[in-house]
Amino acid sequence: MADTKETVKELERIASRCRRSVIRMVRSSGAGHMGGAMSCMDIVAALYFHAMNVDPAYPNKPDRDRFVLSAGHKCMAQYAALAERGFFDFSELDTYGKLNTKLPGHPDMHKLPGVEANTGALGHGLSISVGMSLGLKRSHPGARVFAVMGDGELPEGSNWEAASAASHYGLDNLTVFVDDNGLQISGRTVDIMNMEPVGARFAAFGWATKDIDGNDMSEVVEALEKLPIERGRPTAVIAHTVKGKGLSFAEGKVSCHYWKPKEDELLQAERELDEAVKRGGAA
Ligand SMILES: Cc1ncc(C[n+]2csc(CCOP(=O)(O)OP(=O)(O)O)c2C)c(N)n1
Ligand SMILES: [Mg+2]
Repeated sequence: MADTKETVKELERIASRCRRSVIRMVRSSGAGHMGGAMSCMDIVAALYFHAMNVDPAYPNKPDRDRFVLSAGHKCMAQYAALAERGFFDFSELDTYGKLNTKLPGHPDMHKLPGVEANTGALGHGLSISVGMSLGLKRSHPGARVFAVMGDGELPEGSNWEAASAASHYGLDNLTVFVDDNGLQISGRTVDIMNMEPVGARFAAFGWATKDIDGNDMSEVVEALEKLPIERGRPTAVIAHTVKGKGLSFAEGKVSCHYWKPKEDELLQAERELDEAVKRGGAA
């Protein structure tokens, strides 16, 4: 097995290639939810390439781990990772958001193998994940569920019913990453509906929690390797991230939530990520 330093480097390379694939999708469709896809990209890449038991040749194998993208608008991150992992040909990326595509603007489990749930209406992914975790505990002990949520969807009340159920049933096969980029659709999350301190809220609902820098691959890997944090409890990893991560002109800006770039911006994005891929490091 490769040592941790090598593993981290390789995952950084994969995440950079995935970020480049996100821009490929934006070029083909003309627009997309770029900011949130970029902020969670390191987590999603590490899940698909370092943590999850999934097999592109047998996407429905019953004992597989499940990935639920609760914040479905970040789907370009999942599509990029699925392509990289071999679930479909890279050429499909050029159909993103087009009529009859397998890659619509929010993920569709009936269209794309590897997608486990239809998401996009925020605040439902955690409930779905809790149901999956409970079922898997009984049918396939050992199978795990990983959910990625946005910080902007935390105010949805359904999350907190699901959070209660997860600890009540001792779902230590469930891990949630909150992609805490501090922004949602129209501004700062703390201004629109303040859910801080996020970790303490999950802890109050009986979860084991950990805060990490979600754009630092070594911290993401370390968190993944220590799961569950506590036997008998679900885990919430509060991943502090940067919206638009990897693009100098987009990082931390609310305007990159749904990005409809002009040609010169697109060219700059392609240039910056091509350089990151060529360097063979993090974006
Ligand atoms: C129930 C629901 N309400 C509103 C929306 C519209 N919407 C799409 S993305 C978004 C902001 C989400 O913010 P966050 O989860 O933090 O995602 P990110 O910052 O990563 O883009 C909103 C309000 C939605 N998709 N679903
Ligand atoms: Mg956010």
